[in-house]
Amino acid sequence: MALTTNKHVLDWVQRCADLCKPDEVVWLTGDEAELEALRKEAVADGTLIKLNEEKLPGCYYHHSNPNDVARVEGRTFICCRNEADAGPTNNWMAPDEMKAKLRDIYKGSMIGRKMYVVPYSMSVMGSPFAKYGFELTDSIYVVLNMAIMTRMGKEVYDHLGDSPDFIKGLHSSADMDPDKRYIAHFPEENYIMTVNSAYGGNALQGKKCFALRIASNLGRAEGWLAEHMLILGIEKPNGEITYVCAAFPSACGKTNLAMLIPPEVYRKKGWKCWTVGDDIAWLRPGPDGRLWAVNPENGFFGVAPGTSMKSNPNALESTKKGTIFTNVVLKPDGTVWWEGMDKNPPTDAVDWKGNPWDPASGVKGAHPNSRFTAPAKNCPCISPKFDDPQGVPISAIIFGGRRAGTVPLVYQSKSWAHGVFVGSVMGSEKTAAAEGQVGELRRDPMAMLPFCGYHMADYWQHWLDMEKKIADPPKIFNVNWFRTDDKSNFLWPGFGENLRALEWVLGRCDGTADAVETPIGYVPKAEDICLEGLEDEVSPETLKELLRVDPAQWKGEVADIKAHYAKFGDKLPQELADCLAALEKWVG
Ligand code: GTP
Ligand code: SPV
Ligand code: MN
Repeated sequence: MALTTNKHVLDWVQRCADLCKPDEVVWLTGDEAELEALRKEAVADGTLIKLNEEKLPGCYYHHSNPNDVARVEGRTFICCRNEADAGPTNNWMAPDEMKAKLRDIYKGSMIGRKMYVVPYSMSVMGSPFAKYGFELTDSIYVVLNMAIMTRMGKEVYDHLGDSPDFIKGLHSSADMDPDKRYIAHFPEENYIMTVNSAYGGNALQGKKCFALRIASNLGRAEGWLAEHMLILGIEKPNGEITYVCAAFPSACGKTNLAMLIPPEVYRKKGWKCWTVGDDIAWLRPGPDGRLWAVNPENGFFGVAPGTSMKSNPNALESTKKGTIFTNVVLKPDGTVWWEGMDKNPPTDAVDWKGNPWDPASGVKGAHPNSRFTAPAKNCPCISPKFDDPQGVPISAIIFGGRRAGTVPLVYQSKSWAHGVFVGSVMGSEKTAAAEGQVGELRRDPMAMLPFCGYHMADYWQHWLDMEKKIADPPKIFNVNWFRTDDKSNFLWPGFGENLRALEWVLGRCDGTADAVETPIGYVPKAEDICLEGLEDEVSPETLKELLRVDPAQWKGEVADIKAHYAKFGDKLPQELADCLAALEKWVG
């Protein structure tokens, strides 16, 4: 039975049902008993495998269709009326053309299935940041993941009332034909249509589709920012907590930094870290002139491989109950494993495709992009501010990527506009796990290349314009945990040790840390980064190398940035062109 009298919702759900022809429309409430019945149904039809209730209570396993294990950027579209508004970095199709194509695919796709109506909120319901959406889907897997990742529940109807102000989302698994897979966004209609995929970033529409691609458009219109950023609270020994946001490209360390455990010497002094978010931040100017952030999500959709008691115990702990594991290794005792969890790969286990797996075969058991969907509340270091409707005030914004050379461990931009420049040129080198040439540099502005829902140069202009709305703006930094020596070994131990660079960031924010001014920005001197307790791993010489700004390397960088900027033609904001010109003058 419909849970609302909102005629905008009712009419639209009816139109989608007429098109997809489900046997039944199920209006979900988000109540636990209902979700439990859905879990049972998914286990009965083989969609989910129930894991060991003693060791992993409330946890489930899912094998994806092997053709559906990651986002599909080539099939992701921004469908605005004018092609120019989508910009050179997005795929575009005219709204009518895309809808006609999709109509054929959706038509009758739910015959013999149910269509679930998922009501959800991004951010705390009723808060100033909250935005409401509905995802209509034929996939119980999607429903159960949305129940973890968003604030799902019938209360959405109360908050929405009769308003038409909600994000529409239609999703069908259809027949999982990858040639008919579409991840389509209609920003002018607040509409998301996805089909033939059940993978996270494609099908859990609250995440990248809504909270980034649609929300970046809303933020531009309403004067705020929707960003691919973690939010971390850092507590100093005096009890003061400073909040920072950081944007790193996919699989470049956001979840890890968001759940950082301070090195022992810091812990002993009383340093603590608090997770507010690990992937997405919505940022608004507050009445006090600062920039305030919330994490609009309610769970973590984290990369499993590499997550261990050593690298990220807080993430691992978050997956111990109420979690859905997708495409990891399934052990005979109903628990899970993945590469990098420990050095004891299981025998008699099943790989991500569901086949018996021999760890000696040299083939990976877990898919490199296998994931866990875990409730944020499980995280041992979840911030007490996680559910604060006002969010947290941000002191620093940190950009970063994987760079074997050129980019120092940490540096500070010279101004807000220069910080926007630093974000606009950030890039990352491909790892062996991704397709393409290893080491190939991909510019990924603000880590938003696949997620900005409009013209990237207009997005940079929006960033520049935001400065006028924030009296006391965060300072902007760049980090690089991935600099290597000539044998490709990481020079910096990373993970918890990254707090040492963050301590310098905090010191720059409160005026207590020193730096040298260089043409790329303010860089710490070696003595400005604390190495106490790390002397065996990082020598003063190594630290100097990590902080070195080499004009010869930057000359190549400038040439590459020029090629990157050329794609944006005369849309490129003048302030950014000026920053590049200044760098060019320096490298000669
Ligand atoms: P998405 O969920 O795709 O947006 O990824 P993410 O940015 O949250 O990345 P995540 O934290 O899951 O890290 C991805 C990979 O980077 C893992 O294999 C980590 O082990 C590795 N990594 C994270 N932090 C560091 C670090 O400080 N140093 C090094 N060397 N590797 C790191
Ligand atoms: C990313 O790719 O940045 C992710 C995973 O966080 S997904 O939700 O699939 O986009
Ligand atoms: Mn992400």
